[in-house]
Amino acid sequence: MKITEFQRELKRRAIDVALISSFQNRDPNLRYFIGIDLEYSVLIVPKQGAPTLITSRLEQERATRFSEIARVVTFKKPALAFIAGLLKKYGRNIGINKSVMSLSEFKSLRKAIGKRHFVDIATLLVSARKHKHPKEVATLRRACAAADSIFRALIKDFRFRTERDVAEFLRTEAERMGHTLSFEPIVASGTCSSMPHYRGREVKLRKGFCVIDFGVDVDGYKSDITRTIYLGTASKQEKESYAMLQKVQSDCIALIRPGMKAAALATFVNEQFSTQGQQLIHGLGHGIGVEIHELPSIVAGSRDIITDGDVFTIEPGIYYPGKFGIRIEDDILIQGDRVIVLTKSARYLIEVK
Ligand SMILES: [Mn+2]
Repeated sequence: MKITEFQRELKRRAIDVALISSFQNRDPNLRYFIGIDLEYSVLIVPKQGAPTLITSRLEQERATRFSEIARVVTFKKPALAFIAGLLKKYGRNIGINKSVMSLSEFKSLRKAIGKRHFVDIATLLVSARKHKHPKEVATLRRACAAADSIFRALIKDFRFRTERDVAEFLRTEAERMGHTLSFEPIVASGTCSSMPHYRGREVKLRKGFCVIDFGVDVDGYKSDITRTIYLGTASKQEKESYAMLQKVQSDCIALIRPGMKAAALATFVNEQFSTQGQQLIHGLGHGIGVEIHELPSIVAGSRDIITDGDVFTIEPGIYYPGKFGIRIEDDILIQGDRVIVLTKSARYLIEVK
């Protein structure tokens, strides 16, 4: 169980108790540990014994019935003094997530709790989430399947006027399925496809490559896929560029082995690109889960090792500023010795006439 593993890590680091707080800022780790989305709530995880979920009266029934935490209590005011009171019982070393907790919350907590030692558990939390448990894998599979089905619907009858129309279609389809998008989708047509983080605008779709980068959030778990289609008829040279990128992406996926360094994949792609006078201008990939960027980090210089239970993207792209860009992104699962591509949308160049 996720909590038990986390408690083992707390013990190893001599942290008496951890506070996972969505009291002010929303911490994705709360979602991770309790299994549902709750605002204005905190989870107290002692290094041993049962965790306590503190929530508002408004959310108490939902938290009791649907969260994975057995002990649910409601806030007594003032809330931070109440949290401090519970934390105090466990000891002096208190783990908090400094990447998420606001400075004002931290100051109020410190004032309420008096002299204690605060340890940053941001890295510990991110590392704990790298390995996906079977239930998480099942949800990520659904998130990837949902993205595939939306992409299929998108290209089946591609009659959109503007970039924003495409983005709207993605969003509407996700909502129709009872989900949301993982992030603001990227729809970049024509010369704008050369900007990796371009956002679709209220402008007419231009002829040429069109990069479509989106993902679906299913029960808090996020897929991430990119396909580049062509509006019009691609020239021979454009087709060659696409074929080159597609080959690099599939060769890279074929190289993946559990136990290898994530950085080796980035090195491979960079080597392939350099023979084409290209270079990788963004990360090659990243883990996905309750956040859109998790471990492993697949970049040159990453110290992460690809291991069982990892779910991550491989997304090489080539960009010719002012001309065009092409990116292909898939989500990969490591299960034991197996490397499974979770996103299955067509990878050949789709031309929309
Ligand atoms: Mn991505």
